[in-house]
This record gives sequence, structure tokens and C-alpha cells, in this order.
Amino acid sequence: MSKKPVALITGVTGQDGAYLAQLLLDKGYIVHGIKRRSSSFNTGRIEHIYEDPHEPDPQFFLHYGDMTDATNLVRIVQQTQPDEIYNLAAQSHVQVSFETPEYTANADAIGTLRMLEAIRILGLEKKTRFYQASTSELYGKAQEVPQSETTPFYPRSPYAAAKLYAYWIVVNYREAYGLHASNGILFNHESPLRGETFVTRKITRAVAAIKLGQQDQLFLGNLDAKRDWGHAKEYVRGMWLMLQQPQGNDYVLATGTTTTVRQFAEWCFAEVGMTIRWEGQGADEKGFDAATGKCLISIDPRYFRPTEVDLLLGDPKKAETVLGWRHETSAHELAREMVREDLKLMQKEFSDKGRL
Ligand code: NDP
Ligand code: GDR
Repeated sequence: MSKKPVALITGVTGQDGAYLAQLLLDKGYIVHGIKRRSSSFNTGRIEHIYEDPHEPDPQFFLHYGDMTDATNLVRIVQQTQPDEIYNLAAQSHVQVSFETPEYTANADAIGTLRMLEAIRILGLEKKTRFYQASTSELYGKAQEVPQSETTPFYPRSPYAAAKLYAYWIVVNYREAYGLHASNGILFNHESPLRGETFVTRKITRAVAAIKLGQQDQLFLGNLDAKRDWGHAKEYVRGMWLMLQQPQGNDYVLATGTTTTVRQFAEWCFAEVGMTIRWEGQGADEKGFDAATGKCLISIDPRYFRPTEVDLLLGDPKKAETVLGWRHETSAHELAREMVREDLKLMQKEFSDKGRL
């Protein structure tokens, strides 16, 4: 019987970590994940795959760790001896990075370097393959449309600048030390597991709460930003495919279509039978329920960013050709799925609290 492959996932408690852990377990991997110590539970997304280590033959293990703690990372890599490392851990919120630029650089940029150095220090260059969670935010102020692996970068936030360092240090370690290391330049991908402060999930939760009579309106920032939104479940498969290639390389994963925040919100309200009528401009713009005239969306300038990324639209041709990867879910289908799931969640939450 051949030995099972071993994977180590940083950021296993996040959206992508949860989907990736499930995918790898389904493929027969032993999966190790790094989670941060927190004063409240942060394992909600992986509860269903958590296994009691006292049960016979466990396949999924969690380790306490942090991307800012090099000795801890070296020890975990030494203990687990992974065939594949997926580096998903990051301070991943663009707006928050303007408030915590130094921490973001430490976790997202130097954290990546620490992981690569762990591989070198332990002499695992020939054994361990490395995936880096790179991002379409690298393109920032778009230098061309659509954006591909050859489009120049122009980061527009401390987050993107930190991820730019991470991108290049991965390329450098591949070239300097022969590491099988790959950057997945992933455009926005969402799901019912998406963090609640990213715009899609913020909208779908608000729509569900408004529909159930538990919230009056939704406050948003820039309605005209355009994003190439795909489904997270499909994107983690692309990560795995990258590490199954004979060589490390860099790939864009995207859908090839772009949608405004405004359109995404309209789709979500339409899913619960509401049509939005817009009035006003800029910070004074509002979205009204066309049937009742009630205000459902207002602008809060607090959500405007010091520098914005106006337009992201990816060209996934290389991933399609080389990896055989394809997105399946459209942004519209994604919006509908997320609203339906949030409606179910909130129906349960509010009826448990006796409010429905
Ligand atoms: P999430 O924010 O959902 O998850 C981030 C994960 O990183 C969480 O598990 C979080 O832990 C962990 N983490 C944060 N800081 C540290 C730290 N200092 N040490 C250890 N772990 C830490 O992000 P996603 O799942 O959406 O994204 C995964 C990765 O892909 C990120 O690197 C993100 O920047 C990148 N990316 C995401 C895209 C997207 O659209 N989703 C697109 C392109 C790139 P905790 O749960 O405790 O907070
Ligand atoms: P993004 O995602 O910055 O693209 O980063 P986010 O959902 O936060 O913003 C998308 C766009 O929506 C606009 N916006 C708002 N955003 C938030 N969060 N809240 C609001 O109220 C709001 N109103 C409008 C934003 O200005 C922006 O233009 C995500 C993260 O997952 C990164 O980690 C990842 O690298 C990139 O996607 C690709």
C-alpha cells in the first residue's frame, strides 16, 4: 500500500482553507492545518471535518501557529514533513491593511518568507511543493484589461504591497533553490463561507436579515468597483492542480467576466423578490425598494478606501490550457446561492433566539 500524501495548510480556518482541507481529505491526503490561538472559537468553518485525535486513524490534525513566529513554523514543518504546503494564511482584508500596514506586511510578506525558509532550513527543497496565495490585488491600478500572468503589477494598498513581496520571493526561491513553488494569482472568490466583512457576504447577510424583518438597511462604500467573482470551491481545486504539475509556475484563476458591486447587490435583492431603484449621486446615492419606497441601501463614506482598485477582470487561459482548470459558477449564480444559504442560517439563528 502506498503512503498517503501529506499536506500542510496555513490559514486552514479561513474560507479557502476549509474548502481545500475537505478537497484534500477527499483525495486521500493526511491534512495538517495551522490555526491561531483565539479567545473565541475560530474553527467554525472546519468543525464538520474536525476529527477527535483519540479516534483510530485520524487524517486531519490542527496545530497552533502564527505566520509571525518563525520558530513555530519551522517546528510544525519539521514535525509534519509535508509533501505539499498551501500558504493561505494572511491578514486578507484590503481596507483593514490601511489601518494595520505593519502587521499586514509581517504576516503576509515576511510570513511567506518564513515558510520558504523553513523548507530550506529543514532541507526539504526536493520533497516539499509550495503554493502561495497570490492575488489579483497585485494588478491594482489596472495596466491592461483583461489581466493575465504577463500584466504588470501596480499594488494599491498595504495588503497588495505585502502580497507583491510574497509573490516575488516565491519566484526567487523557485529560481534560486529549485523549489517547486507556485503563485496562484486568484481573482476574488466567494462562497457561503466567505468572511462577513467582505462586500459579497456583507450584502447577502444584510439581504437575508432585511427579508426576515431583522434589519432596515445596508451601508456600503464604492458601488461602482468591478470585480471578477468566482466560487471558492472551484478555486481551491486550481490550487491543488498547480502542485500536481511537473514544475512550479504562476497561474491566474478567474472567470473572465466582471460585475459591479451595485449589480451584485441588485441580484441579491432580486433573489428575495425586491427590486432596487437608485436615486442621487456619489455619497448621497440611495437604493430604494421599488415596491414600497423604503430605503434599503445608503452610502457610508467610511467604506471608501484611500486608494481603490476600480476594475479587475482576469484572463484564465493559461490555467485552462495547462491545468485543465475551468470555473463553473457565474457571479449571478454565486449571489443567488449565497443569499439562499444566508436566509437558511438567519432563519435558524433568529428562530433560536425567539425573534421569528
Ligand atoms: P480568510 O480571511 O477567510 O482566511 C485567512 C486565514 O489566515 C484564516 O485562517 C486566518 O485565521 C489566518 N491568519 C490570518 N493571520 C494569520 C497569522 N498571522 N498567522 C496564522 N494564520 C493567520 O481568507 P481567504 O480564505 O478568503 O483567502 C485565503 C488566502 O488567499 C489569503 O492569503 C488571501 O489573502 C488570499 N486571496 C484570497 C482571495 C479571495 O477572494 N478569497 C483572492 C486572492 C487571494 P483566523 O481564522 O484565526 O482569522
Ligand atoms: P477586495 O474585497 O478588496 O476585492 O479583496 P472586498 O469584498 O472587501 O471589496 C470588493 C470591492 O467592494 C467595494 N465595497 C466594499 N467592500 C467592503 N469590504 N465593504 C463595503 O461595505 C463595501 N462597499 C463597497 C470595495 O471598495 C472593493 O472595491 C478581496 C480579499 O479577499 C483579498 O484578500 C483578495 O486578495 C482580493 O479579494 C482578490
